Amino acid sequence: MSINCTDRDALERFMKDNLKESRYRHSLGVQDMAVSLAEIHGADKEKASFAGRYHDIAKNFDEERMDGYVRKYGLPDELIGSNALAHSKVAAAILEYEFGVDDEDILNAVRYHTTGRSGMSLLEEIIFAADAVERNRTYSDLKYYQELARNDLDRACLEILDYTIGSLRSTGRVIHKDTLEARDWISEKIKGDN
Ligand code: DGI
Ligand code: FE
Ligand code: FE
Repeated sequence: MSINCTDRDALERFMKDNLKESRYRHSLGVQDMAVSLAEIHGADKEKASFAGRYHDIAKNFDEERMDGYVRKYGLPDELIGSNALAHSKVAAAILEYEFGVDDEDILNAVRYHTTGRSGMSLLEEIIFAADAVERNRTYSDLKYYQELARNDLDRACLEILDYTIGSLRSTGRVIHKDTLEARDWISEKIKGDN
C-alpha cells in the first residue's frame, strides 16, 4: 500500500527550500525514530516515515506567511500570530491541499504533533513522542525518554505532556485545551490498562 501524494519530488523540494539546516536534520531524526517506534508498537512504518519526515514543513515560515496560510485554508483564528500552534495545522493543510495527501491518520499525526489530543491514534502518539525524543534533541534525559517511548509509549506521551505543560506554565504561556485534554486522556488510558 502506498501513500497518495501528487508530487513527492516537489514535496521534497518544498521541504528543502523551506527548512533551516537544523530543522531539516530534526525532521530526518523524527522520521527514523517514528519508523523504529512503528516497528516496535505495530503501526504502519510507511505512514510513520512519511508523517515524521514532513511534520514540521511549515515550522520556519515567518509570521506573515504563516498567517497567510491560516487564512487561505480557513484554519481557526486562534492560530494567528502563533508559530508554535499554527505550524502543525498549516503543515497538514499544505500536505492535504497542495500535495494531495488524503490519509487522515497521517494528516492528524501532523496536525496534532505539537499539542496531542484526546483520543490520539497509535500513529499520532508515535509522531508526538518521536518529535520529542529524536536523536538530535539535546536535553539531558534524552536516553531515558527514548527508552520509555520504546517500552511504554503511553507513559512516554504522558511524561512529555507533563514536561511541556510544566514549562509552558513556568513561562506564563497559554496552554491549549488540546494539550490539557491529551494529558487527561492518556492518564485515564494508562489507569484503565492497569
Ligand atoms: O516543532 P518542534 O519544535 O519540533 O516541536 P513542537 O511542534 O512540539 O513545538 C514545540 C513548541 O510548541 C514549544 O515551544 C512548546 C509549544 N507548545 C506545545 N504545546 C503548547 C505549546 N504552546 C502553547 N502556547 N500551547 C500549548 O498547548
Ligand atoms: Fe513541530
Ligand atoms: Fe518537530
